[in-house]
Amino acid sequence: MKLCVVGIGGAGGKVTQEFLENDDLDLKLISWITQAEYISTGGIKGIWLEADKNDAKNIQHFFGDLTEGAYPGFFIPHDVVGDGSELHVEVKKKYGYDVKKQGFVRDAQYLKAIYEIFETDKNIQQIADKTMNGDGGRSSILNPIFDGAWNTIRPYTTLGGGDCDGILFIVSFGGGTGTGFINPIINHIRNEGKADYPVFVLGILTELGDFADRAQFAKEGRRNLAAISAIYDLLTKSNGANGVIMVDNQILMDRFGNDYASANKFIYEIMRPIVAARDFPGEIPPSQAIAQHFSEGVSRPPLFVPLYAAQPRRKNPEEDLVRKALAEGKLFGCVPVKADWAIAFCRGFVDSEKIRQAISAQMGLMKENIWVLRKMGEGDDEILVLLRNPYGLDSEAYKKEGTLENRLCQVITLASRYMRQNVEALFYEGKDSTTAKEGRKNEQIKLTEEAKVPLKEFFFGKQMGIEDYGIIKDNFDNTGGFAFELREARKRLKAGDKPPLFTHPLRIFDKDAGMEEKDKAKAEAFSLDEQRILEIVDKRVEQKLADLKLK
Ligand SMILES: Nc1nc2c(ncn2[C@@H]2O[C@H](COP(=O)(O)OP(=O)(O)OP(=O)(O)O)[C@@H](O)[C@H]2O)c(=O)[nH]1
Ligand SMILES: [Mg+2]
Repeated sequence: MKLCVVGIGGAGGKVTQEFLENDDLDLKLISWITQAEYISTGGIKGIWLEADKNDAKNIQHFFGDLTEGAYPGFFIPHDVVGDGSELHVEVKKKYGYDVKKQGFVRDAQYLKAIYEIFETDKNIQQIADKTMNGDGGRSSILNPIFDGAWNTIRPYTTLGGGDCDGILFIVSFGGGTGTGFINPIINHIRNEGKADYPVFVLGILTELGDFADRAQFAKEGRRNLAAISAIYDLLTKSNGANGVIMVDNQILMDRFGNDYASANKFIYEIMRPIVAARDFPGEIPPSQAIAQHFSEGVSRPPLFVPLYAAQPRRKNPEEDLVRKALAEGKLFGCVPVKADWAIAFCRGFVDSEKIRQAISAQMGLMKENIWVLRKMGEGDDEILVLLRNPYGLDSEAYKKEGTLENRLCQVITLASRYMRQNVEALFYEGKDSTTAKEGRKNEQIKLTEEAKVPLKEFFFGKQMGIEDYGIIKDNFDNTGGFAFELREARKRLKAGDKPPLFTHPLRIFDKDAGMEEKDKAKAEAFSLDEQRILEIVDKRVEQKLADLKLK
């Protein structure tokens, strides 16, 4: 398993940096002078996708500009669309979305909408095609922002001649860039026909309280809405990620006294048993095998809770190691025995069977549902257990602190309250619609009806009138849409229902919606390739000739 780590947004980039530190030479200068190859632990390759150009260019100095050939590099996806280009202007005119403003908006729907516009609006696709292919490059770019991002990742993967056989996306669930980008980019990879390429997500759920408000310029309710929106889309996409590993920032903040830097180092540490080099002889699973095991028997991407422990090497470490992981290693609240499957990544000198035995005895899981993988290690013995979907089957669980049900109910409650109290802000209107860090592009987003109506239907269902925000407030989760689905999910959590938590994938822009029949035919014709068009023309000519002969 050799992963390409793709960090998205602020936290994603910081954590990715930990994975990509040069293992070989401590000094950047020496590396540069000797032109040493850049080597990260486990031969990991990686990239940072970011929306805030100023942060990327001027604030941090680890990643260089990928477009200038730097490695490790950052990439600003919306840079591929020229400022004031026809595409930029047309999307804004028709929908009100500024495709170059992404990431400053701090919600997950902004980029979801833009992705779906490119996916569904044939006219915008034609413009994208024209503007992006002016140089006679690729024959069809329908989704330039996501195409651009994928093109920078692809060369590191086995799909593009690189040697990474899987991708690990790292995002925080709480901002706008990570939460907005994660689902579209995975959709994009899958839509390109890469159905089996292993894709994993490590998501850091935003902490409670107001500590992050300052760093993030977004309040708790808004952060939780962004978080649950991204999680919702990840978990409802049947052919999406192979697994979503969730870490609770609240646990990390409690542990590290609100210090993000220590938390980020720790996140990398816990992942080392997965990504480090030196597999045990005979235990070298490709990412594909892990991906298959991850999602075996479930129809939607599963959620994984990590438990981690490390201890100095000792004789017969297995039982203690597992005990420690269970007692103090949970990185998201849960009741382990509820998991339907577990995979343990170990590092050091441990015995697989004894680990299995210990997990089974201590966590209460059946031995046949536990898979153990080992790596050689120096120093401590380590274990990372990933528990699959550890929730459900207990209608009291949501009341107890430290359960997954309880934590997700909290997130949903905060998100729902935010939606009810800030309906205008969901449409980028009203008092909470802008954030302090708007910088240069401070102009308001003003959605057109073309964008506002589908967005309203996405949030509140088709019956809801848009004219009066007051009506929505009174009735906001009764009439379908995302608000309603969240309410239903919370009901299921409270009832102790088995996974899946979310059931209906939701779109903002329906495919083909609002198109006249004749436009549909036109769009269809446009999307046919040249060969097919020639065939049709030939056929028509033949038919004409045949008709003439008959006369
Ligand atoms: N563990 C950890 N969490 C962070 C860090 N920075 C921010 N967070 C958390 O992640 C949430 C989202 O922040 P960012 O990752 O900066 O957001 P983003 O994806 O860049 O999105 P924007 O809103 O567009 O900036 C915050 O609310 C915090 O909860 C970090 O360095 N480490
Ligand atoms: Mg950011």
